[in-house]
Amino acid sequence: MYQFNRKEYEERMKWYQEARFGMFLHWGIYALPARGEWVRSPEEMPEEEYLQYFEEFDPVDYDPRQWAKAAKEAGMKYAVLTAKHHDGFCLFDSALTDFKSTNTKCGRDLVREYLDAFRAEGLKVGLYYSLLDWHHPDYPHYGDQHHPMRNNPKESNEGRDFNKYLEYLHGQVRELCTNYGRLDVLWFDFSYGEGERCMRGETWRAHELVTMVRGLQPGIIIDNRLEVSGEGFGSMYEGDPKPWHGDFVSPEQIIPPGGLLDKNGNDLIWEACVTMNNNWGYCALDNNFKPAGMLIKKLVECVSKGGNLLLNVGPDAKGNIPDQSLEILAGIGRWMKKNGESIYGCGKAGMEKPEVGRITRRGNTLYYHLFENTIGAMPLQGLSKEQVKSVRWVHSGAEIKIAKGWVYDNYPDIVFADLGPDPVLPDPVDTVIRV
Ligand code: JFZ
Repeated sequence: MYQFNRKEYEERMKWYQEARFGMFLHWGIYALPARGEWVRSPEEMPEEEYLQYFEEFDPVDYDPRQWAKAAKEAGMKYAVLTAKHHDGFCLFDSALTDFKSTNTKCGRDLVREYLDAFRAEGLKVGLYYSLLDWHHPDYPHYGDQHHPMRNNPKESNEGRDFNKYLEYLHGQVRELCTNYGRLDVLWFDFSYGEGERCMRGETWRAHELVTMVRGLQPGIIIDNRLEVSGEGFGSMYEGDPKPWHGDFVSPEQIIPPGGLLDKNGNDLIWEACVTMNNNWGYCALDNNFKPAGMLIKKLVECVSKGGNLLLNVGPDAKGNIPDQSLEILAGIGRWMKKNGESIYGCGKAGMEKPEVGRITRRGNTLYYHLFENTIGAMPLQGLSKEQVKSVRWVHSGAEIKIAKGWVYDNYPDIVFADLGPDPVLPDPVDTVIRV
C-alpha cells in the first residue's frame, strides 16, 4: 500500500510549482441546458429530462488543438479537463457505462483527443474525476443538495449498493490511468458530510484507490479532495498526512489570505481554482467576466503567496471556448509573454508586500509587481544598498537607476528605484521590475 514519502513528493511536485498557471476545463452535456454543471441539483431535474441533452449532444466544433493553443498562448503550462462531472456523463470511452461521449452523436472519445492535443502543445495534462455520480443507480443521496433526486420518493436509497458504485469508481479510474498514456494530474472532486453520512477518505476506499493510481501512474499529482472539498486542508494540515491526503490543497474561488501553512508552520503546496465568470460549466446568461487585468493580478497574488492558479473555461455545447474567455486568455498571454519570468519558477518573496503591489521571487532575484504608480521613486523596502546589484524593467530589459537626491537622502536605509520624474507605468495593469 502507498505510503507518503517526502523525497518522492518533492520530486513529483517540481514541475507543478514551476508551472504556476493552468487551465481548468468544465465541459459536458450540461453545456446544452447552459445553466452551469450543477443544473440538475437546484432544479431537481429527473434523469429522463436530462437524457434529452445526451441525445442532443453533438459538439461539431470540438477541436482541442484550438483549446490547447489558447492555453499555451495565455502562458498556461498545464490543463485539467472534467473526464466525468457529478452528472456522471463520461467524456471518455469507458467500458463500464453507456453514458459516455462515444455513444452520443459525435461518437468521439473527447478525453483522448484533448490529451493528444494538449500534449502536442507541450502542456502537462490532467483529468478531473467526480466522486459524486448522479447517474449511477448505486450512488446514494441524503436529502441534501448533493443529489438532484433527494426529494423524489421513487428514487429512495433502498436497494442502492454503495459497494457496487465503488467498484465502478475504482474501475473507471483504472481505465483512465491505463488507457490514456501518461497523466500528470488527477483531480478528484469532492468529499463531504459527517458521521453516518461521511463521504470522505476511506468511504471512497481512498487508500486502495491512491495505491492503484500511483502504481499505474508513478509521478502523478493528486488533489486533496478524496478527503475534503474546496474549503479544507484535510490531513495535509497535520504535517503527518494520511496516504490519500493528496499532493496539494485546492482552495476554490478564494486566494488564501497569506498563503497556506500546515500546523507546524511549513508551507503547503496549493492551487486556487477560479472561474472567469460566475460558473464552471458553460452558462448562457452569465456574462459577468472578470477583466484580464484583474486575473493577471490574481495570478501574481497566487505566486507571491507560493501558490498556483487554475483558471477555468467552460466551453459551449458545440465545443467552443466562449469568445469572452478567449479574449481574456489573449490579454493574459500578452502580459505573460513579456513578464512570464516573474511567474514561472517563482514563489513567495518572504518580505512584506509593497504598498503598490506584490513581490515574487526566484532565488536571489526579486520581482516587484507595480499595480499602481508611486509618486516619486519606488522604495525597495527591506533591501540594503549592497544587496541591490541591478534593477531592470522586465518588459524591455532596460536599466533602472538607483534614485539620488535630497528627498531620498532623508531615508538613508531605503533603496529607491528611479522610475523617472513622472512615473507613469508602461503597463497600467502590472509593470514588473527585476531586482
Ligand atoms: C466543486 C464542484 O461541485 C463544482 O462543480 C466544480 O467542479 C468545482 C471546481 O468543484 O465545487 C465544490 C465542491 C465542494 C463544495 C463547494 C463547491 N463544498 O463542499 O462546499
